[in-house]
Amino acid sequence: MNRQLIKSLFCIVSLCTIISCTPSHPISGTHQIDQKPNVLFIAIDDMNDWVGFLDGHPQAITPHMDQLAKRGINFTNAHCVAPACGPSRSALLFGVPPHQSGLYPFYNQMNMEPAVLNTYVSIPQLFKESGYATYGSGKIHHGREWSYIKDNGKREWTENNELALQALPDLIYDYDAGFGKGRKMAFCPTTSPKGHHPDYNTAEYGVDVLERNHDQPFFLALGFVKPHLPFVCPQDYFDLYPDPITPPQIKADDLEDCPWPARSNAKLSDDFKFRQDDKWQKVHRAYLACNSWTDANIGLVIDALDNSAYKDNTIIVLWSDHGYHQGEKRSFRKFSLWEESTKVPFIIIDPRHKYQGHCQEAVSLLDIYPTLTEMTGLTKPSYVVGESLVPWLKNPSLQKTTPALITWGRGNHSIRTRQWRYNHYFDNSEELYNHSTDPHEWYNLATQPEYQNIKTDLAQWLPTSEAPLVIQGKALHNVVDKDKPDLLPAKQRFEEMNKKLKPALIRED
Ligand SMILES: [Ca+2]
Ligand SMILES: [Ca+2]
Repeated sequence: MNRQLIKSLFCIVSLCTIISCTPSHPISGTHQIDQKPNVLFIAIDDMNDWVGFLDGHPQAITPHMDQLAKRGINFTNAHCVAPACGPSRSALLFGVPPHQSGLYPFYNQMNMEPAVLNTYVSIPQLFKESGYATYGSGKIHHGREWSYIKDNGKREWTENNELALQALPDLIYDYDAGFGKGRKMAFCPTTSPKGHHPDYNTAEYGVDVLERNHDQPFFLALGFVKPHLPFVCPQDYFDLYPDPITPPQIKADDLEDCPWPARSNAKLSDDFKFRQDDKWQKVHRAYLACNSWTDANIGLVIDALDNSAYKDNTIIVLWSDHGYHQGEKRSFRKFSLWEESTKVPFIIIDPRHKYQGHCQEAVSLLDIYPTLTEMTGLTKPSYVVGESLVPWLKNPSLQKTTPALITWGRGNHSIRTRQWRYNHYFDNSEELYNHSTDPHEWYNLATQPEYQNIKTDLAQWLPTSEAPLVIQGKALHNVVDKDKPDLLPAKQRFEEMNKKLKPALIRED
């Protein structure tokens, strides 16, 4: 079956779903139209550019998000603030980057000092304090302890669906079908009914909120947890992807011109595991299936919005917390300052103005906070940084002079412009990539004399000061940086795995 046919079938199946799900009760909330715009805030966990609207994988099937991208501004060069769930979401939701907050790695909010947490007003908290009803389901912040949400989370949420999600039964799938210990590294279909999947439940919750009568503006945050590991979802979405899956383009000796802090972020052991019996195929297929599953769940919510009275007065912001390596640079997952980790899906739709197009300028998810406050007329807290993207909503071709800054651990920063990526690590080692000629970031130009001026220009955007690492509440600190500067274990692991990998690499050449 060719790709176009598969896509057509998928759309027909989806359309049937739409028809059967169309609410039979009358459209409500008509009296709300003149109020401030509502916000539908869609957070996705670990989705890279393997989606139709970013063309990162030729077989990706994501019709609902592709439609959304056409309906608004598709930011095709958008980057997370940090390539990991915890620090990415802290920065985005609080509106402050790691080098100013000290929130470089992962935190458990319950264990953080109130003095630190109370410094910030999260996006949902600001909306709640500004007269919005705020609804949340799924992963918005990293860490979703109900005891925290129902207590401290009251300042953010009028209503939160977390308890219902936690009551869902465990998903059923072949726990032994994966790799390594535990259920996390599984890449196979589930046999559970759809209703047992947290993301389906989150979508249903979103539909329910959109079908209600609202007499005050609402902020509806839906956090989808797929395609995060384990890569499991209903069989239908695996069936969309026939063999073979096209592998990503990989340069066998790609890491050899990368400095050691960069190499310390590679995941050679995963690469080694997945090279046995061509398991990468299975991983890629399961990831694509999970992207399509997430797309279908988002589709349910968008259909409900389109069938509601709120369609023309609801801003939609869709983002993923970071990208994902699928074997490029011998890496799996995120946790690096390379393109695969930092580039994210990011769409903004404002039906009041019908902005449309795609923007190729480098933007940051840090820009969401000031963009949303400008779009809704709320006052942003004075500490909030980032740049409102409203000018690029109005004119996506507008040239941007500021880059996206991505930080992974104290002292490790990446500057991304439309053309360049410049990485500067805690030990002053560097990478420079020219996206005009090298979209895969294969050729590190940092040591070549003719690029010194480019490097100097880009280095001006590096932070001039760095807040100390916040210690209390720290949950996971998995990066070699100024606070954990020992590269030796990473070097040893790398050399050991490289020896094991050599036969496979030679075959690839
Ligand atoms: Ca994530
Ligand atoms: Ca390289």
